[in-house]
Amino acid sequence: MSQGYSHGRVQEYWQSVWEREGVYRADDASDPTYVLGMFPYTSGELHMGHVRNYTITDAYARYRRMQGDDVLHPMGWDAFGLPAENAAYDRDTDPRSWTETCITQMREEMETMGFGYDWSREVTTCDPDYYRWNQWLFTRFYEAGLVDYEAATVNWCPDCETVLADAQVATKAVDSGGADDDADADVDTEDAESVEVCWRCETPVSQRDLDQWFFRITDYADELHEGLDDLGGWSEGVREIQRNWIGRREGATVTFDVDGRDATVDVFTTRLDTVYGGTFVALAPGHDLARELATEDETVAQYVDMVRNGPDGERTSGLDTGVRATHPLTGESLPVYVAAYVLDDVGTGAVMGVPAHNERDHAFARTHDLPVEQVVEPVDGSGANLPDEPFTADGMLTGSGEYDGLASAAARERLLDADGVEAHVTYRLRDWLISRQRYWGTPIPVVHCDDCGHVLVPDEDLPVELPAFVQTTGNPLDASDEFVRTACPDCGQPARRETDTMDTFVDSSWYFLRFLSPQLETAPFDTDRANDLLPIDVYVGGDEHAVLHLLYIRFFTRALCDLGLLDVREPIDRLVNQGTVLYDGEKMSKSKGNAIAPHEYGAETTRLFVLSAAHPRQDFEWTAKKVSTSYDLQQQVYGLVRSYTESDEVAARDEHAPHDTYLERELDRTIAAITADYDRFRFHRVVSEIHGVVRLLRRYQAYDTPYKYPYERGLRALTRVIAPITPFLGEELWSMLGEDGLVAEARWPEPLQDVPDYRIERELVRKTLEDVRGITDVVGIDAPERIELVVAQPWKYRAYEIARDADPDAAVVGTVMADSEVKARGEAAAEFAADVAEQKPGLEPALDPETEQALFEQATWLFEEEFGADVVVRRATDDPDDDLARKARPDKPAIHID
Ligand code: ANZ
Ligand code: ZN
Repeated sequence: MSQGYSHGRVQEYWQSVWEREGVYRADDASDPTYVLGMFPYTSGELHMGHVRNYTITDAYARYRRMQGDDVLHPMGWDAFGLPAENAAYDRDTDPRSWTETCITQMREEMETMGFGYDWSREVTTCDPDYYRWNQWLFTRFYEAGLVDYEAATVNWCPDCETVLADAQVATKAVDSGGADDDADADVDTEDAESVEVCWRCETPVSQRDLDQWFFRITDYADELHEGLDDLGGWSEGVREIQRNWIGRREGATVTFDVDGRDATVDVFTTRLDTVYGGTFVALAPGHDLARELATEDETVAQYVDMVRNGPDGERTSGLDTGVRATHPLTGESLPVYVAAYVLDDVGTGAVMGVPAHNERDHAFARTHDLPVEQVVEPVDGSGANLPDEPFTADGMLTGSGEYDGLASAAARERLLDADGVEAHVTYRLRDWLISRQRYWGTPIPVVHCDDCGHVLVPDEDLPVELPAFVQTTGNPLDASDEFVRTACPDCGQPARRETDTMDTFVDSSWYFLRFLSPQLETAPFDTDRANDLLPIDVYVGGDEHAVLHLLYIRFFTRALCDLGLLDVREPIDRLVNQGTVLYDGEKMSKSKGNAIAPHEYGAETTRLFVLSAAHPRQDFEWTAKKVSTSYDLQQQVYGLVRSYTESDEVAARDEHAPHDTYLERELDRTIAAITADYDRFRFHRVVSEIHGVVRLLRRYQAYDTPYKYPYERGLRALTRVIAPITPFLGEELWSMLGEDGLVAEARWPEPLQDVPDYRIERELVRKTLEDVRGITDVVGIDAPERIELVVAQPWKYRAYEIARDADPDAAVVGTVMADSEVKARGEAAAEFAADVAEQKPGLEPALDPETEQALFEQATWLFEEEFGADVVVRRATDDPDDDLARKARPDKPAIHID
């Protein structure tokens, strides 16, 4: 049993060699390829999602290094966050020691997994050396006007006892119970069947009014939206999620004068063409005018209060304020409502109600007895069901004064010139709420002074360090007098320190820059180095971050550019979002109790399996049987090398035989295929190619004593192409083969000769072997004696190419027969032309006759070995007695079996 390969036996040795040789250290002067996996939250354990994520980056980083690149492949810790704080309460410890223990554990697991990181660049976000730069950047953002301190109605999670950013609120479907399935079922009840919950603990969120810190990400809404079009290295899926999240909407504002007051209401609409159909104005409960009216009128105040604090009410609930406003185009005076369906933070927080053409306005008008005035008519002959149902499609304008007869789209353009109308773009994106009322995060570097307002902590006083942790209800920072009480940096009077900490997504918005110069003491990162090195060449992570992290990181990068700290506005060139690892069809996770620990099956078996199971983007199912295939493959590779290098089992031959050329060429083809697959992250194909080389080498060696040169080359190539996936095994094999140095630093294998048509060549051999199998089956030949493979006449290749190149609409037979060389073959040519014409759409590119013939001559041994027959390869002749010649075609030799 000691013959087999055991990862555990060699792991420590190779690790110490890698470390001694500094294999994974990126040179500070070079221009490395930057390969990054999203750094993990410090939960204490690597789960299968991490393992998949980091195996992908590791295999790719190793591949690039062997291609001769300098590679930057760092790792760090997203170490702030609420779970550590909760763990501290549960285990009666403090978040820092807890986090440190977790980090030690995770680093060890990563080493066992063989991930080759440049640990000299390790970055930990809860270190004052790191978070002081969060504070420094906050200060720069503040000076640049990118920070707001505002009273806002915010999402509050009662369980986490903190506010949440919009992006951290998820929508969760709830069981509606079915009891209220009333006759109004046609009314859209989508909203009523879901609740907003905290992304972390799924507790329903409530609303609170609090003074909060925001980053003005909306200043970049347009650019973040535009930039998505150019992100060719990102999946369309993620880009679309970001597009929707940013929610750019083009439309117009229409300004209504409020009757008898010195006030106006701007409404936002995307259907300016329906403006003449406006029969009321509706305000969101949080609209300034609604708030103002509430101070004057008790019924308004009660209604506003009810909507804001009550459960989701009727979609059609609303209150006529008694105030009226003048329509800028019709001059009519319209009633102003406060309505629950108008949202505070969409558009301007006010709408013009167009009951004839909008579902919600229609439902509202029905309930409140408001007029329905049609101003758009269908043009396709279909009738509108007004006033019973709104007509919501585009059409032709009517009842719209000088705009009558215009199509909707044209009217929207023209109406922009009308008085009281202004083109307007809105976004769904809100500013990024970064305050958290929790301990384990970066203190916001601000002091509140009664005289001076809020004052930034001066740079030389950074970092503002977290005080010692205490167990308390609420925010431990509030409980620390020593922390809170300070002097105002401006006037020196007693003042109060801000006790909110930053959202941890701030930490992860720029960590990729800190890796470039992790010890720098004068700035968060080295600007010149960053400009040289960015964007990140490959960034790998799960797609649950499509809007949070991946939007923030794009925002930060742009903001840093505008601060003059960076020149590269888009941080990530190629983004790989890995799919989910499933177990019994469910996401593998600890909470579901179906998690498999990375070490359960051995580190390298796990690496090999997760890469072989599917393309990185795809989800895949963990199956023990397939895992064992990965184990077996390592043993086979090991056995193959060992039987040659360490025993007398396999001798070597010194003279060249024809079938050696096949091995040479097939190695070239395999290397070409594997290289292309690594470039495209198709590790699953790499692994099936590796299975292929193993089969080939075993077969070659069984057929005849191996010819030393190509056989050893095969073993060396195999070792190098498997090394990025199973790095410890790679080193073992490399040293068994007597090679100098480390395989981690070896050069990537290259084909000896160009093999541009490797796919066609392999397919041809494969198809022909299959055809022979088919024929022997059908004809019932058990033990064929002789197999004849006949390669077609050159003129057929010519005809074939002409047919392939021919215009798809042309008469193919005519085009082929117009060639004099083809035509000279008379009837045989006409027959062949008809044949290829019929198959035209499916004609694959073919090799030339010489290459085909050579290929079959090299592959003869495969036929001999499989069928135990003699094999003859020959060229078809124009001799009328050559029966097989008629059947032979390019890409399909004629076959005769005796
Ligand atoms: C008049 C109108 C007429 C509208 C019509 C639509 C159809 P979508 O449709 O998703 O692009 N709206 C504007 N601000 C709102 C707010 N704060 N709360 C709720 N609804 C609001 O969104 C744009 C439309 O949503 C706007 O165009 C407006 O209704 C409504 F036949 O204005 B429309
Ligand atoms: Zn002061």
